[in-house]
Amino acid sequence: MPAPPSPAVPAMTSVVVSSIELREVGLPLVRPFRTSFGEDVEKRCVLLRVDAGEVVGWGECVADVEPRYAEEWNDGARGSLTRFLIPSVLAGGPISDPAQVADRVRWVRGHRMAKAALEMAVLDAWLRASQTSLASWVGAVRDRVPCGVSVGIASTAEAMLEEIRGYLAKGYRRVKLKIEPGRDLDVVRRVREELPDTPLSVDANAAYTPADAPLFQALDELGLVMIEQPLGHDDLMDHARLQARLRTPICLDESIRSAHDAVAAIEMGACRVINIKPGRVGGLLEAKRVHDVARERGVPVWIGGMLETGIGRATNLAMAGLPGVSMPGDTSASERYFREDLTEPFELDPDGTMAVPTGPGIGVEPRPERLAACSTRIETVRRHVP
Ligand code: NPQ
Ligand code: MG
Repeated sequence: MPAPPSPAVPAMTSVVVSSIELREVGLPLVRPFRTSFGEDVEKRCVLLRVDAGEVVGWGECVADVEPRYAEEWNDGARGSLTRFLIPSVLAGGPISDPAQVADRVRWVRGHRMAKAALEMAVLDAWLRASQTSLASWVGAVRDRVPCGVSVGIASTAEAMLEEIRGYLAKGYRRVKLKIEPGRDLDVVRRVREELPDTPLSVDANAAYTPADAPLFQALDELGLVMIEQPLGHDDLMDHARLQARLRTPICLDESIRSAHDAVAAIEMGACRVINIKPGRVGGLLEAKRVHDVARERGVPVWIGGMLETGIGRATNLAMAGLPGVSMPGDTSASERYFREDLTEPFELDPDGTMAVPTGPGIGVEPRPERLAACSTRIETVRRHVP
């Protein structure tokens, strides 16, 4: 499929990538983040820096240390990038169209998060060379976007409530509660009692089975905006059966790995909302296609979050400006996760919105000192010059 129409970009813009640096960074989280699949106290990820002569480009891989949320993991992503993905992109010569990145790595099956990071970095360099922002190139129609926040599992409902009240005071427009078996109905009921009018959702990260249908029928009484990924990470059929029994929309996250998956899920009734994460679907261009197929079918989407540093946060905000993004996403402020981000921090306005970056490319760069302080390993893959 062609790239989105981009009249702002001169037709002939082309970049030659000479080398790509991979850098693992670690940033402490302001508080542990617990989900049904585990607990993180630190964000650790791979950043890519594309050197394209006059311009550089940055990309962030959303994989984590261990393959819990999805199959990919940091060392695996570094391996697939250095061994297969980066050499394939470098060998293909100049990039005159960002869609060439996905084309050149299509032979590699899977590895979507690694591919997405590479596409993001090359696209950033190409857009900087074109003096165009990601938001305008991808087709964003808003310069500010409403934001929600994701609240990790805590030992008591009271602890979650205290955290939630802090976020509501800052302006967040929707609160997502992480749930797991044993910490679900009672907690959500308690929060709903205290906050009868707050837009609330829950995210199970695939922790339940069809046998838990009675739990979801009880949650169905609580007026939730949606129930995110209740069942298997690779399932659509069980979700379709569950959705048929619920009024609350099911939102799929893990189960949607492509625009093709999105069409299948919508057509079989497996969900009524989709969480879009560019990393999970293999890149920003595929994320745009997920947006497009959902929009054509009248299905609301929102942009998820993977505890990104400012690099990934910037791209999520650009995507959140797309016209079909009709619900607040997990695009929270930097301070929700980090005391000090890698980039200038993204800040929430008291009205619960954040600005979409407007500068060329993704619109942000790591601050050199902060980047150096957070980096734990660095390697470089160079273009082979015959
Ligand atoms: C979700 N995110 O929507 C994910 C899950 C998640 C904001 O709830 C490191 C890397 C830690 C990826 C923790 C939110 C993560 C991660 C949670 C993804 O399901
Ligand atoms: Mg989720």
